[in-house]
Amino acid sequence: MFCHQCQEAAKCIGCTTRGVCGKTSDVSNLQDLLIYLLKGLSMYNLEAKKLGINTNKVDKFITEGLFATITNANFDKEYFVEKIKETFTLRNEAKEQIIKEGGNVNITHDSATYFSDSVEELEEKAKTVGFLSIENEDVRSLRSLIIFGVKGLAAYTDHAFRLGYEDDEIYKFMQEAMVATLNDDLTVDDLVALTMKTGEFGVKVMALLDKANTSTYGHPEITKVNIGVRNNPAILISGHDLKDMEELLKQTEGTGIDVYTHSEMLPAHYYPAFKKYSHFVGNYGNAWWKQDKEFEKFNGPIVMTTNCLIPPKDVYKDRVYTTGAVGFEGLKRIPVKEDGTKDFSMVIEHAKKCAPPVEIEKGEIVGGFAHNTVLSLADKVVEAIKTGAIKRFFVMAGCDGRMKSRDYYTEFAKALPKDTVILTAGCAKYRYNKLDLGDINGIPRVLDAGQCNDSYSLAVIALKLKEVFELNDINELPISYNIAWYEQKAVIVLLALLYLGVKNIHLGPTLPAFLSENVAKVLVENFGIGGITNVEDDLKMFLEA
Ligand code: FS2
Ligand code: SF4
Repeated sequence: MFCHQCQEAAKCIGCTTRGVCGKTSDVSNLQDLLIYLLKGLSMYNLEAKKLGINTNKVDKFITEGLFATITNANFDKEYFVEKIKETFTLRNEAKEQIIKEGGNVNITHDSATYFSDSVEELEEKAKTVGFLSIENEDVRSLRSLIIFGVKGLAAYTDHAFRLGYEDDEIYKFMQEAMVATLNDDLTVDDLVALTMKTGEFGVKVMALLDKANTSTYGHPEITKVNIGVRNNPAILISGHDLKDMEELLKQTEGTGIDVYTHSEMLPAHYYPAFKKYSHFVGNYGNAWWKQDKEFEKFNGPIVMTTNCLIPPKDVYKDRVYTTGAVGFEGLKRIPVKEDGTKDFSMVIEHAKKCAPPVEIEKGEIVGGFAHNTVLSLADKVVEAIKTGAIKRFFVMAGCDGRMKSRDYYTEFAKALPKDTVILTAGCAKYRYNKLDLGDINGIPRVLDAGQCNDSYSLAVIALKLKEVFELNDINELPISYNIAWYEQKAVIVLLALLYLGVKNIHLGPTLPAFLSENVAKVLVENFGIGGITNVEDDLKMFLEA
């Protein structure tokens, strides 16, 4: 195996025997093979699109396949073998339809023609199609950047289509970009341009998901979320899928079972549509990497709707349920009903037999500062900037992770001057959202917009401020970017910010392993991208900027 897609890639190069995340070598290889074959399927699907054939089923299939390969989503070998087999079936179906419409099925690339029904053969093939098969280091680096960005795009596209929001242009771009990573005629400049285009689609998909979420569940509101527990049996729901959240809340109503959010599901509390459920109690625990300890204490069943899952410990393994793109051998899956809704009755029955959660914290955290709320406070914010009460904003969005070096973000938040405000989104917030950082004229010093995709809100807020202050360039605003990354959704968020023209983003705790020296140089020279050093020096650098 060779996997270098996340921040925890072994030795900052790549995992080669077993993932730091727990992914086994056979699963990693099969993920590579699935991606490879999805590129071949995309070639047929793009041809089908040209002929006006309805490709929605394949569009969603490709999206789900990409999503399942992101970090900490799916560790189940069987899942990937099945997806690969389904890819062959869909390829044949697409071919037949194209022939019927008189289109071109003369696609000769190996990714579009390879077939085997032997799992052993698939596993052998899988070893040959990973990133190390690309010899040129810079080409490998740029293709990695594009594929990982596309994986992030796929995750957000999936969430949006679960709520009935789709954009054919996004599906088409994802597939075109995947196919382009097989094209040896593309120059480094072409690949840099495609990377930027990936960022453009990052903005589009986050806007689409924002519309899906806010049209379905209302605009996030300022909300105090309880982090303690009640004395009832309960279900914990993790991941990012708000549709699953809704269905679980509906089905648990009146059952005597409480529901708590975990990690990236915390922002569900900010949506008006979920506030009516009196059994929707609070948020339990912290960012994903602490789940091995916190799930044990929770006592009740846990539903993983998306990443981040870490290989479960035996002591709570029988309480973890998976759905959507998530998978792990031996964990139970939530059944999907004929109408497409999910049946959580198994989880509810399980919860009834469990003890209430053990309290691990007490108190409240505040969030819900997505674009609508912040813009409704615009006068107050603008006034605070004009009077100098707020000197600078720090965008500290992104992901959390288990590396000790991430303590930097807690220390950085603590060390920030009192006239600065943190804008956050994603699970990075758990590094400082329980600190008492106070407020500035009633504006909390940590403004949580929501999940990682709600980084879109932070961009909307920045663009609005640029307009209010009549600036020509988003970089003239008193906003610094000190972003923590972990997995591929952070890659698409980063590319989206670059596309919007944001410069001097600092990325940590380490720069991506998949950036070659030359590609890193392009990012430094054109966008001022930088890493992090230590709190003191970085703070000085940001404040003097
Ligand atoms: Fe955090 Fe994990 Fe949101 Fe990332 S919960 S690192 O998936 O997408 O962020
Ligand atoms: Fe390693 Fe990250 Fe890949 Fe897991 S996802 S195998 S930790 S690089």
